Amino acid sequence: MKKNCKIIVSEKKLTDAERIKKNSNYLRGTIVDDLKNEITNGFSGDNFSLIRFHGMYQQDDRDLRIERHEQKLEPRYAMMLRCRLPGGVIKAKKWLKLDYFASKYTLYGTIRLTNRQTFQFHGIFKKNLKNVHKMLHNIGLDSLATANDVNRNVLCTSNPMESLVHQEAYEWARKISNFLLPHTKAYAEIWLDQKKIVTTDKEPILGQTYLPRKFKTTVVVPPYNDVDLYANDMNFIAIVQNNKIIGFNVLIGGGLSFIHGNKNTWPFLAIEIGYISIENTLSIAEAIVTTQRDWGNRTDRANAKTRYTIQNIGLDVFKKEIEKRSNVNLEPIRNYSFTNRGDRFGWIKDINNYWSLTLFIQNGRIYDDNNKSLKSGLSKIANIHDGNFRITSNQNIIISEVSERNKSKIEKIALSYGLIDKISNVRKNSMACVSFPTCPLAMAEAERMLSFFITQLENIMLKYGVEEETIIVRVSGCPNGCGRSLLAEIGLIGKSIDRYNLYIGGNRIGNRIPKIYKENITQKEILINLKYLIKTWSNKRKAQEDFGDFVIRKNFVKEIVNPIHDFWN
Ligand code: SRM
Ligand code: SF4
Repeated sequence: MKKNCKIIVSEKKLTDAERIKKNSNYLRGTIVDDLKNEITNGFSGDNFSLIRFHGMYQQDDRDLRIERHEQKLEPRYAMMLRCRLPGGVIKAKKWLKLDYFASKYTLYGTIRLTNRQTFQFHGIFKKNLKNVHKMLHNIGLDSLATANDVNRNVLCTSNPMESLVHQEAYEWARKISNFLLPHTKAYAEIWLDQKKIVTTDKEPILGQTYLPRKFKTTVVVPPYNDVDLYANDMNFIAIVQNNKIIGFNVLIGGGLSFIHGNKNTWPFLAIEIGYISIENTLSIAEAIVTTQRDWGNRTDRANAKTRYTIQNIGLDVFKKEIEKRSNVNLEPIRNYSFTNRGDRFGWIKDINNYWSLTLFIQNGRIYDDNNKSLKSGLSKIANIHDGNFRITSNQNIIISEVSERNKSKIEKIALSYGLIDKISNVRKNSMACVSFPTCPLAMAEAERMLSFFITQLENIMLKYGVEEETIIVRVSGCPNGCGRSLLAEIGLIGKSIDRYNLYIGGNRIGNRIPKIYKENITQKEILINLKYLIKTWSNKRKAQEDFGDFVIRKNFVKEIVNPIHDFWN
């Protein structure tokens, strides 16, 4: 334990992000002035960062950068907006409004499901921003706190109302999300034109300078770890008795990003800190968030997430502080186990005898083109469906609460619009982050390369007789790791154009970080390596042995036990 850590940290210079938050007048900045400025499509100075707290990122189309630069034009600035949707549930009728907005007001005309159970619009011009916020507000939604240094969209086991426990877990995801929201009225004033009614804002939980870094939360019902809880800062695993949640096992400090070449950064799996009974959930959440708020490193953003705070302060000290702040004793962890992370495709009947249909959406991208009309298909379904759409953390969608009467009609639409197709298990379990052309941090392709990459992998698997098997394959365009590659059996992380690090050896339930196998290689080279590995796996694996377990047993890579040490060595 490093006792002096807090003191050392506070002697260093605060990051510019801290100054921006402090001077922002509770996230207002001068955003209103920028909205009036018609000369540029972008936001200036601090506002570039402040709009993120309101759920928007300023981006430009990277495919057009050079061309526009040569023409001496401003980059084609447009915003990406990310909605807040705890647990990923939205009424089908509300979906129609999103569909309309995407078609009419966005550059790309698509809706992008994210792996945190919500959706993004890419390519909204500044002049249309108020429209999108008003549209969301009218259907009871917002984009508050979906980006920057706050508690992000809260994840919850996706389910088609499988049990009352799942419903309860979803209610907790909503409660926690609302409880940890910023209190500032800046969002309502700026985007919804609501009059300023208070003169002094207060942020009782987040504080005037909000959190040191982004913060992520999940509520999970075992045995499904579809939310990938180990990648999150704060996790509540439901403990059930007599079909009711009686409490939660709490795990903290997960996160997957690192910086190429910087050994002071590493991915880390959330660790157990104890069991709490259900009435203590919000006090514990508040204690964890405020401890991270006060002790997190505000002088170095690469060392600011909860996992680094725990490492800097020591887990025991962190735990004691949580107990002190919440006045709750953390009890020993109760038994739980996970079996699975994937979505369950097809029809399932729920507790109320309604049906749910889980549909595979490659990369979560909902679009229409010459081959498929996923967007039109979903809006056609939304037109006749009275229930919900549920977005999964695997970027897929569940049409839930379908009546017996509508079941065959919905299936017919899904089939005719390409929403139901014959899809291999490896494809169903694949995922990529957005990357090019909208992500400013992208180093290599991810979403745009995944489909063809998987086709080639399918061919390899077919050749070696394992085409029915599952391997979890994930791609991220840079080491921020948004595609959760560092929880995959095969994970690619972009280094530069068509160059990736290849990681292997994660497991099915998502509690093992894969290890680097080859560094900085092309897609072609990756496939050559995978061909050899899959051939060997097919020939030499034990019965039912998963790819990730096999490559570790056969010493292709060493198992990562302590990521702080093993990830780099
Ligand atoms: Fe992410 C930044 C997209 C899930 C770690 N992420 C970004 C930005 C906003 C780029 C930026 O800062 O300008 C990307 C926008 C691309 C675009 O054009 O849309 C972006 N992240 C995504 C999404 C859309 C990927 C997807 O294909 O689904 C996911 C949105 C989730 C949501 O709805 O909130 C997304 N990002 C993740 C995850 C996975 C997760 O949360 O389960 C991670 C790894 C887990 C973690 O947090 O450790 C992740 N994103 C990052 C990071 C690294 C953070 C860090 O701890 O260092 C960044 C960069 C940053 O924050 O500085 C980042
Ligand atoms: Fe962008 Fe990197 Fe995240 Fe992919 S992993 S969306 S390239 S920040």
